[in-house]
Amino acid sequence: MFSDQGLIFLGIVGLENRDSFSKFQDWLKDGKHAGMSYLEKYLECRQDPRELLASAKTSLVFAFNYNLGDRGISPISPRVAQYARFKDYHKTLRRRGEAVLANIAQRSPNKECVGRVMVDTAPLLERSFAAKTHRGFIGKNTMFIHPQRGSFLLLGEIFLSLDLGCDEQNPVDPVKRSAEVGGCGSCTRCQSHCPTGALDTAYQLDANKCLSYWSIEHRGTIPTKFWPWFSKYYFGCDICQLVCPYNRDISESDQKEQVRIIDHIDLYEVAVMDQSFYEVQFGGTPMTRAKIDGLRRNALIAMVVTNHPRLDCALRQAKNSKFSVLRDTALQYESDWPLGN
Ligand code: B12
Ligand code: SF4
Ligand code: SF4
Repeated sequence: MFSDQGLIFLGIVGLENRDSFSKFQDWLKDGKHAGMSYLEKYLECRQDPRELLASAKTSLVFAFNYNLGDRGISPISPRVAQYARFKDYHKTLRRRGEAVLANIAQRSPNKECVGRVMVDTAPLLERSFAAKTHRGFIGKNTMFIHPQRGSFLLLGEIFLSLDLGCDEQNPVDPVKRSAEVGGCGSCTRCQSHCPTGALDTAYQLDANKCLSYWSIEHRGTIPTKFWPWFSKYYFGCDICQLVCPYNRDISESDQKEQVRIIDHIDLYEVAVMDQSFYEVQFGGTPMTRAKIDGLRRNALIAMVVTNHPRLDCALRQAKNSKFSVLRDTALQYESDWPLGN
């Protein structure tokens, strides 16, 4: 059922979530969610996922392999994170999950099964659900890692009103490391390669320092101390995954027809784009999360740090833009760049 939809079935889990929820609360209390205040909402659902479907008894957990085979952490010119080169997974994977759910409902006794599919579309601690299947583990980079398939996996869940019991799997010991079940052991590669120290505390990400946060979620200007890293990625960041030994020698996604070809687009075109360019090139991709002004801001910063030949022209347009974030980013360039001046 799952493989027909190009999905990987991870397992069946119960809905209890207490331990993870208390980790999540501590993370919020420490302010590690930066400006993502939406994470403070619907806490009751994150605590008791039955709030998302009152009749739910179990959850199926699935994954989608989006590995495009990027190598190394120093791309020649700024790129976008691999997941963002696919069509927006919130919609595409949810539709696939719904096809699986329809199939299950059809086969259920008296066709009475009720369900709900979630792919980053509900207030749910999705990595906890994946870890509960014990088909993988949560690494020091906070990613859910499947020991044989790596971490370039998007996650989804199907809540069901059927009680299917739970898969019996041995839990992974995060302190030990084994090729079969995983675990980080004494490895610290993601922590030492994260350029900004966002993973200084193992198993916890500080979004205030994470490039993925700044380039995707943050509205407004980006502090210049983070700008140098826009020479590698101008949307999202894959560094802490690319250095992980579990992502060596993993198979590439077999769904490359879902990939939007955006690599040829020059940074200048992104930095000065109008609404119709934005819709044609980026519509239907996860990059719309940053909105047009966020993407233009990111591309402008990437032009600055790579000394793009058309930088002066892009800065002139930013100064006259209707978007305040572009005007302010141009001002940051004039007053704070290069760093240390
Ligand atoms: C907010 C968010 C972000 C934020 C914060 C990320 C973070 N690490 O918290 C930012 C913008 C930085 C971000 C970045 C990315 N994200 Co994001 N993000 C989310 C989102 C919406 C919520 C995550 C959250 O609640 N974080 C708060 C922390 C405290 O929770 P947590 O990371 O889930 O950790 C919990 C578990 O790890 C658990 N736990 C810890 N140890 C153990 C051990 C056991 C045994 C158990 C059971 C549980 C457990 O406790 C923690 C607290 O509950 C989820 C979708 C979702 N609804 O879950 C996607 C999600 C985590 N993101 C995803 C992706 C792909 C990314 C990026 C790779 C995108 C990119 N290339 O730029 C990066 C990766 C950066 C990184 N190293 O995490 C995927 C991750 C898939 C995977 N294989 O893990 C998710 C699950 C979306 C999806 N449906 O696939 N993201
Ligand atoms: S996504 Fe990039 S900045 Fe964020 S923790 Fe990973 S390596 Fe660090
Ligand atoms: S790089 Fe090493 S420490 Fe980080 S998640 Fe992978 S195995 Fe764990």
